[in-house]
Amino acid sequence: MTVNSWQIATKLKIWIQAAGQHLRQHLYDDLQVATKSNRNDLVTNMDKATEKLLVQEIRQAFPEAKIIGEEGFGDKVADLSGLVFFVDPIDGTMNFVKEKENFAIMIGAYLDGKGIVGVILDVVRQKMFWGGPEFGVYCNDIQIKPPKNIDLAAGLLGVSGPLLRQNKYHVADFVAQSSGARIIGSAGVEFTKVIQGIENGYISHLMPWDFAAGKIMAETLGLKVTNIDGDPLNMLSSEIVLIATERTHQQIMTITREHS
Ligand code: 2AM
Ligand code: CA
Ligand code: CA
Ligand code: CA
Repeated sequence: MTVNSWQIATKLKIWIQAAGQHLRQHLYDDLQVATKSNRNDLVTNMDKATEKLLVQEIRQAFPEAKIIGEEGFGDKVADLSGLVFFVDPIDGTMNFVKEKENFAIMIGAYLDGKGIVGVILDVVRQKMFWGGPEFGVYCNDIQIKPPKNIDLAAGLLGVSGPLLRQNKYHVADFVAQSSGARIIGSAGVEFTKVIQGIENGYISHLMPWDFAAGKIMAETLGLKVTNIDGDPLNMLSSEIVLIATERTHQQIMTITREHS
């Protein structure tokens, strides 16, 4: 299959921009909120409506593509052959419900398992992060430079609340050696912090739609994205995701090895 990454990026940006505008316009509407796996795992009518719309648009423009969507409007996908879109309609649903900021819309496009276009819209800040290996990474129209390859000790570390609270995978030890922990509550927003060099790394237990878009942009900028064992991420299962500068990644790997 031949695809035009630029064309995919252009379309994704237009659809996500419109979806983001819709979310901003309806930010203070009454929501129908339901729980999923636990009381802090939420889904709203807006998550569902946004995914439904994005999936429809992708299907219309790319009928041959497969879609993996968080809220179930996509396809049952067994392998990564061909063009695959990962859709997270609202990343940080808890923030969408409670904070009314720090949530994102994300789509990652992969061709035969290789990332070609990632888009993350930080909806309330109105910052569209987009890019891929063929054209670099941008925040709106401004190109993002690769972050400096700094040490764990020299920067902030984004972490997920549950991992830090339970000190899983020695996360508290990584944090102790860093400049401090940040818990934003949106994998997408955390990815945008790391690709801008605001945070030095981020670690969380995530699903493929949580990391698909961010991984493409992070790798394009020379950041390291693996699971907690240092292995490549499996795009069809949940993973303990570690994204960091190369040096920070190496230092975190050393800490986990010392403990095992
Ligand atoms: P979500 O809002 O799209 O579900 C903080 O909760 C971050 O972890 C968010 O990016 C959230 O994405 C993601 N996440 C992944 N699995 C989750 C789960 N089971 N419960 C809550 N958040 C989850
Ligand atoms: Ca969710
Ligand atoms: Ca998510
Ligand atoms: Ca979501």
